[in-house]
Amino acid sequence: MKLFYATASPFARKPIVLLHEAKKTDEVELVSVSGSAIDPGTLPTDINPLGKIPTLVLDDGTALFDSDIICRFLADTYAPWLYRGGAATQSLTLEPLGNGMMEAAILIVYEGGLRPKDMQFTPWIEGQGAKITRALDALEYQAADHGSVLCGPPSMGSLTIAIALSYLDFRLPDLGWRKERPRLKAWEADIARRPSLMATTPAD
Ligand SMILES: N[C@@H](CCC(=O)N[C@@H](CS)C(=O)NCC(=O)O)C(=O)O
Repeated sequence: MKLFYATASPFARKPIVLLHEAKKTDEVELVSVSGSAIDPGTLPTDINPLGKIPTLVLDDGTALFDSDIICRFLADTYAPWLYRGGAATQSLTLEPLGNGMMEAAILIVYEGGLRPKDMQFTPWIEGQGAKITRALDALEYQAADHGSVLCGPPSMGSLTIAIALSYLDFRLPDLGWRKERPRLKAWEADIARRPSLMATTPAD
């Protein structure tokens, strides 16, 4: 199998973290690509019409995307415990919340980095920022509850939240998300020590 990825992509980091958790990194060949909607560059447009990463190509040539589908597929074979508890508790809550934070952060980054300055729309950027703030506040609440899914055994949901928080540090450090969120800060400091996350820190 081949996984198209970039070290800066939080969505692509998800299946790579999963493979580390499962100790199955040897099962997938990583193919580093780069590009954007404006200039697809080496993004895999020939196998994924959306040209997005991650894209996983199976040995029979089948292309899988997006990150949720890839993670589900890999977890079924290598790491079923990462979706323990069923969809309602894990996938339908934390994983989409983390995905949504990453998506909002990426839209802010694209707006600042790809769109010409005179075409940037501040209220829209602020709206994306508000989504992130609300998600962080909801997570601070969960981090205070030791019975919450967030504080339970590591899952694809909690790993996705960790990846999203790491992406905020990487791309939006001025946000200072730890300020006034002591519980989430402590939760993140703990999960960030997992070898799967330490081996996959984002980089340009
Ligand atoms: N919903 C998708 C989002 C993937 C995504 O947005 N990937 C970005 C990189 S982080 C990308 O490929 N951007 C290139 C583009 O949009 O053309 C997933 O979960 O895989």
